[in-house]
Amino acid sequence: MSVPYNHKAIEAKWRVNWEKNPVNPKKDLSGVEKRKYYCLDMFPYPSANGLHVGHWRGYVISDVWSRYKLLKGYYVVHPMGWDAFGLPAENYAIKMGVHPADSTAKNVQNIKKQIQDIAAIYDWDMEVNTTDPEFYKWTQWIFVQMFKKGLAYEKEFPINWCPSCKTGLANEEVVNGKCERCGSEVTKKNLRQWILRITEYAERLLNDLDKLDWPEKVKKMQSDWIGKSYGAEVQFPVEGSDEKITVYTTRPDTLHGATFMVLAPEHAMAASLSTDETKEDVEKYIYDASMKSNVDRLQDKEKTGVFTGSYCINPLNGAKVPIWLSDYVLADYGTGAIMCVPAHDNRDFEFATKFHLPIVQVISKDGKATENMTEAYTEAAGIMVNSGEWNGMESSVLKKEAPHMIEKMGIGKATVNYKLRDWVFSRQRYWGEPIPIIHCPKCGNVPVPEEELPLRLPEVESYQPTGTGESPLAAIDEWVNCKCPVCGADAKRETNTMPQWAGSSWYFLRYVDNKNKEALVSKEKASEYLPVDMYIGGVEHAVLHLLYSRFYTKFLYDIGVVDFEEPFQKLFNQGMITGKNGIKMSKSKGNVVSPDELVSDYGCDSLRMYELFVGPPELDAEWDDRGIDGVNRFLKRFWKLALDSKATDVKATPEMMKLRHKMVYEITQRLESFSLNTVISGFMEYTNKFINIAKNAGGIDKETIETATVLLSPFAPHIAEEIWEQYGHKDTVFRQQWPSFDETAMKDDEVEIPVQINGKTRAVISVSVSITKEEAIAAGKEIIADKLTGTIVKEIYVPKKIINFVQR
Ligand code: ANZ
Ligand code: ZN
Repeated sequence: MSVPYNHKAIEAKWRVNWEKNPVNPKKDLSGVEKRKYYCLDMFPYPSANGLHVGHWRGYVISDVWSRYKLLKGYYVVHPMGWDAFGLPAENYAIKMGVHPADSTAKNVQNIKKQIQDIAAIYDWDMEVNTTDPEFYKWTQWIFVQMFKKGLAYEKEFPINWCPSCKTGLANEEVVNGKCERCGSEVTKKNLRQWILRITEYAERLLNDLDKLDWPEKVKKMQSDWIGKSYGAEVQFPVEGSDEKITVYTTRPDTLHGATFMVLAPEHAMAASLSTDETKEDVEKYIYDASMKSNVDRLQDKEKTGVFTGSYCINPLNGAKVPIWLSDYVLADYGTGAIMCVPAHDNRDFEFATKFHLPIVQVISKDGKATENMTEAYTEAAGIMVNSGEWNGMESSVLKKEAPHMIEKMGIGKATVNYKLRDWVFSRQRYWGEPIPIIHCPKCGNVPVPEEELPLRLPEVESYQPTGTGESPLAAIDEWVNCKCPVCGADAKRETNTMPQWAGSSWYFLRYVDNKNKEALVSKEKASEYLPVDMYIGGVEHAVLHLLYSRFYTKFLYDIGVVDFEEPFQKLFNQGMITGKNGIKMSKSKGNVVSPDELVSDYGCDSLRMYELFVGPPELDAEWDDRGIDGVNRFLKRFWKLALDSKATDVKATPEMMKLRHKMVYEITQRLESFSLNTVISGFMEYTNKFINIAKNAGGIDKETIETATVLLSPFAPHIAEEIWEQYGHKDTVFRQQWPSFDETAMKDDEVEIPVQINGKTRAVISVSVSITKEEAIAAGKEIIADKLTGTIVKEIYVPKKIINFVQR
């Protein structure tokens, strides 16, 4: 009898051993440099709550993948670090009354300890922390380069404002009109802002999605967010004035049906279009709209609006078109003005119905106009009617040609529009990278000289947000007041800080050269280790972080820092681990499961296995503590099988060999397709089969057990390493090659058997000897399907002999 499986002793022993002899060397046994494989985790922000079993999931998946690549002969770049600036860290610090730097440092320490419990092969020499001045020096450096290239600019405009976090937010941080962080309703506030011109990269960000091996879902989210559309800008002269209003439309084919025009209340001409009679109403409407939050404005509720009193002329047919204001038109999309075609657009139809505006149909399914339209006809297919020279044309054809026709007529031009907005990059908060800009009364905005970077975040007495739209840094006179680096005049520092996304947009580049004082990353290191081959993390970053990182990488490519344009070749999004009934784990719900106790009760290997066994890795899964028992029992069974077999030293039988090849084949296939939960069930099934065979054979041969051990090692590294050693090996199991399989060796023997109906042979089929009854019956049924006319009353299968259906 073997000694029982003792996870505590085994795991403690190998933890120490691996510390001394890391399993992921850069060179192979013959001293040759291995090829690199960069497997990256989305780095955590060091929250005070520590890790729960949901965080573990992603890290286990990435470690399994890393160790698999290790066994495939790669040197695996597998770093970890801390996304430690930003609102969560700061809000916590304020709540607990401690300085964010202190609480952050403490949280990092705790979480690092918890992460080390996973026993992943992280290379801690590569560690980075976004709040380390030696790191944010380069975050600031990138900003300065962007400023020099005109990609960072200053502008005052109404931005998204979270009244609870007391800061401005990027569009991407507003989810359904609410602050992504705290859930408060977002309002508008006029503020001076720093903006990054990400729109300059819209086309490249869209096109290069094709190059990426990413989930289609994520690519679609990004392309929808970039939101490219083709259409036309059409100019409508204002009646009785020299001015023109330009509208953006994706449906210039419907121009004859434009019966009124609507401007966003913020449109530059909105107020000036009012007349003596309408002035008061117009001004009130503009004021009310400015006080409304985005949610109010965008929600699908009854339309509001006001007539300006002015008209413009439809440039195609000379019709007089009343100009209205309404907040369903957004100020910052297209031109902020639209031509309204109520017959073919739902929102316009609703507006026209409410305010009794004319509805003119210009597209009809059959070429005949409808008597009374009760709803908009929104399809872009049909025959043009009421459209002068365009009558009779196919609308889908016209839709494509109209922009160019309009251009020829000199009343507008073909245009492309993007939904993507420039990125609001300043935050009125303390805990972030200071924006390295000096405002000089003579020279304007001057970047902090590069040799003065990092521009350190000063100590403050109160780091609470002021709510005035200024960051707490504005209160520190010694810091704010400075000299202009160009002309020496008295100048003031920028007091806004960068958003949390600043550091995370490029941190993966720094890992591979994290101590470099001269450059963000050296050319040699960059070409040796970058880009990232596999990126693993949650799907919540589909737009924000993943879009920003792509933008940063393209910019750094353009200025020659890196020689690739896309940072992450492959992406895997793991699903969330939830509490019972799919409820998100949170402290307030009291359903958070900490890994710490499970590790101590069952061991790291069991928890790793259960994190994967809990469900398909790309889907959300409900956590159930009891499930870990199952994988723990499996490890015990495998342990016993391995050690008992070692004592017996049996020779491999054909059955054992065949099963071994099949096991390698199936585990590899499932692993390659990221079906990690079925890898674990596969281990369980094969182990059971081997245990059954061992009952008669006395044990399982050495090669089979060793093969299974190598296969198991990425999943349960400690137990695998221990068994490997018990089998007499001096070197680590992670120096082995991932096992290969022989397809011919795993084929089952086949037999030909008759398929009968009521005892009469109707066909003969070839089936595997190990086929189950269900499989045999199904195969038999299929081959004689056309001959089965009655009801089957009985199905008989005699293994290796006969399939018979009794029918009535
Ligand atoms: C006339 C028209 C007729 C339109 C029709 C649609 C259907 P996407 O695809 O999103 O680009 N639009 C333009 N600018 C707008 C703004 N600032 N706020 C709200 N709506 C705006 O859609 C472009 C269409 O949305 C444009 O085409 C315009 O309405 C509207 F049968 O113009 B359309
Ligand atoms: Zn100056």
